Amino acid sequence: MNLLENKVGLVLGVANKRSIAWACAEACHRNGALQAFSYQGDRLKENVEKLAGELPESLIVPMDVTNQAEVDAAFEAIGKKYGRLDYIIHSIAFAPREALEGDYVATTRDAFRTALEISAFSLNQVAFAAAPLMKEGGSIVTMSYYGAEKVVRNYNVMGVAKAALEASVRYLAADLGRQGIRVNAISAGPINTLSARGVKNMGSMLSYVAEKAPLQRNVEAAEVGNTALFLVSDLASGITGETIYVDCGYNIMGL
Ligand code: 1JT
Repeated sequence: MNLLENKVGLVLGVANKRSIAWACAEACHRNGALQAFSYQGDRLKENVEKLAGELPESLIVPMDVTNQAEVDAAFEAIGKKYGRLDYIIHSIAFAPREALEGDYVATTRDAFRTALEISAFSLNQVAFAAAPLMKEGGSIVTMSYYGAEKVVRNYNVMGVAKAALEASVRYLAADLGRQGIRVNAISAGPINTLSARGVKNMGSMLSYVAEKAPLQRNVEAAEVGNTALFLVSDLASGITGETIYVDCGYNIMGL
C-alpha cells in the first residue's frame, strides 16, 4: 500500500526494535512516508541510528522534551530538511521506577511532576512546534493505556499522566482542528517492550489480559503500528480527539 506517499513524519520514542514507536515507523515506511526520528540522550542514539539510519532520507535528531532548546532545534532541522511535516507519532513516557510500585498515595511531588511533564505536556510541546510546519494539515498520534481510566495496580502516577494525556488530546484536537490538524490517542494493551520490562509481574499481567480479552491473546506492537498508520493516513480524515483501543477487546469486558 502507499497510504503516505509524499508525506513526512516525525516519530518520537524509538528505543529498540521492539518499541511501539518502531512498529509505527515500519508501517508508515512501508506506505511510502519519509520519516524523522528523535531520541532522548546519547544512550539511545546508536540504537536509533542503526534502525532508522537505513531508511531513505531519514533524519535523526536529539530531543529531550525537558529541554525546550533541543525541541526547537529538532523542529528547525526538520523544517530545513523537508520543508513540511504531515504527522507525528508521539510514543514517549516516563515516571521514576519507584513511582510504578507501591501506593499511589505516596507519589512524590517530583515523580508527579516528571511523569506529567514527560508523558503528557510533551504532546503540547511537539504539537505547538509542529503546527507551523503542518501547512496542509496534519495528524498527531500518541500512546495511552487503560490505566488512564480504570485503576491498574502499580500503574499509579502513569495512569494519572495518561488521563491528562487523553484529555489533552481532546483540547489539542479542538484547537488545531481549524488548521486541519487531527490529534488522536491509541490505548494499547500491554506489550513487552523496554519500558514494560522491569515492571513487576509483567509476565502474569500479560497472561491475565490474554485470558480475559475477547481475542484471547495479547496485542502485538505491529497491530498498534497499523492503527497508527491508519490514523496518520487520509483514511482517518474524519477522526479527531479520539482514544482508540488496540487491546484485543480487553477494555469492553466486565465480569
Ligand atoms: C511507562 C512505563 C509507561 C511502562 C508503561 C508505560 N505505559 C505502559 N507501560 C507498561 C505497563 C506498566 C505498568 C503497568 C502496566 C503496564 C515504564 C517507564 C515509565 C513509563 O502496571 C500494571 C507499571
